[in-house]
Amino acid sequence: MTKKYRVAVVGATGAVGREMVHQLEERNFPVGDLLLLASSRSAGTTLEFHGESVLVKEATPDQFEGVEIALFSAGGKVSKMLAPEAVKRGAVVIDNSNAFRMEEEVPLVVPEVNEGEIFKHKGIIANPNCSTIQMVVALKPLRDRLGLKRVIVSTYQAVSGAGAKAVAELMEESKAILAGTPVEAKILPVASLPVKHQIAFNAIPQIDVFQENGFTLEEMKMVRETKKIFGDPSIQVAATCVRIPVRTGHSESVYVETKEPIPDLAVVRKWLTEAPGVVVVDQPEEQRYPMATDAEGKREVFVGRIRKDLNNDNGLHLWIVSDNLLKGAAWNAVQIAERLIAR
Ligand code: 25A
Ligand code: L14
Repeated sequence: MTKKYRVAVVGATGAVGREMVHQLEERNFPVGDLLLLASSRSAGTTLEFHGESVLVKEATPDQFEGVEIALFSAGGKVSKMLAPEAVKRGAVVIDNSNAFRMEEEVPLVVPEVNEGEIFKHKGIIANPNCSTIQMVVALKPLRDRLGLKRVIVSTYQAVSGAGAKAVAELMEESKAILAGTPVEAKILPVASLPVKHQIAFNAIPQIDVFQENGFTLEEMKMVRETKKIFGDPSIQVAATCVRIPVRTGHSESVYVETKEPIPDLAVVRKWLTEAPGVVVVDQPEEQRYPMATDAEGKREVFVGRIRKDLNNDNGLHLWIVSDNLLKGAAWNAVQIAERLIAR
C-alpha cells in the first residue's frame, strides 16, 4: 500500500489556496488527511475535496501537530509566524510567500530547473514568485545550450496575483464603468498602501512596493530569484512589472541575450518544444500565439512570438504566458511536494 500523508493548506480560502486544494485533487496526491487552515474570518466554512466537504479551521500553531507536508499561501506575515511552528512539529513547509525565498538555507525551487535543491531543505522550501517561475522554465533550455548573459522583461500581470479581493475589484470597477456610475478603487495597486488606482480599462506600472533604486519589489524579486534559481549571480536581469485588467494568466515580453549566438529558429523551437513544462504556440501565419485566456486552468508555460533580435546575433525575443495561480503558485508547490515524496 502506498503511504498517505497528512497535508495542511494554510490560506486555503484564498485565490491560491483554493487552487492548491484543486491540484492535490487533480494530481491524486496521496492525501491521508487534509487540514484546511485560514484566518478566523473563514473558520467554519467548508471546501470540497474529492467530493467531500472539509471544514476550514483557524490557523494556529497547535494545528500542525502530526502534519507532514504544509502548503502555505496566506501572505508573508502568516508564513513568518506559522511556518517555523509547523517545522518545529515535524512538517516540511512549501511556502508561497516572499518571506523566506532569499534565505541562504532555504531552497527556491522550480522542478523543471533545479529539482535537486529540494532535498537540501531544513524544513522550509520556498516557491518562487509567479512571474519568475514562468520565465525561468522557458529560459532553462536556452541557458543549458547557449548560456545566459542578460534578460530584460516586461510583464503584463493578472489581478488574481494580488488575491481574491483584487479579482472582485476588477469585476466591480468594470461593472461600474459600463453602468456609468463612479468607480472607487480600494485594493490595487498595493492593498496596504493608501493611494489606489483604477485597474479596469487601465494598465498600472506598479506591482508591490517601490524600492530605493526606483524598481518595485516585484521587479527586484524577478532579478534576485532568477539568479538564485539558476545558481548564477552573473546573469543580468531587469524587469518592468505592469498590472493589466486580465483575471488570470501573466504574460511577459522577454528579451534574452545569450553567451553563444542564437542558432536557426527551427533549432530554438525544437529545444523549447522538448523542454519539460513548456508548450510552444508560435504560428504567426495562423495568428497563433500564447494568450492569458488560453493559459488559464493549464499547468504548462506557453512560449511564442519567437524572433531573433534585429541587431544582435545573441539576442532573442519571446512572449511567455502561464496561469499565475497554477504554475506560478499552486501547481509549482504541489509539484515540489510530488518530487519530495517520490524520494
Ligand atoms: O500579507 P501579504 O503578503 O500582504 O498577503 C496579501 C495577500 O496576497 C495573497 C493572499 O490573498 C494574501 O492574503 N497572496 C499571498 N501570496 C500570494 C501568491 N504567491 C498571494 N496571491 C497570489 N500569489 P488571497 O486572498 O489569495 O488569500 C488570502 C488567504 O490567506 C488567508 N489568511 C489571511 N490572513 C490569515 C490567513 N490565514 C491564516 N491566518 C491569517 N492571519 C485568507 O483567509 C485566505 O485564505 P481569510 O479567512 O482571510 O479569507 C478571506 C475571505 O476571502 C474570501 N475569498 C478568498 N478567496 C476567495 C474568496 N472568495 C471567493 N473566491 C475566492 N477565490 C472568502 O470569503 C474568505 O472567507
Ligand atoms: O511574491 O500581486 O509571489 O501579482 C506574486 C503575485 C506577490 C504579489 C509573490 C501580485 C506574489 C504578486
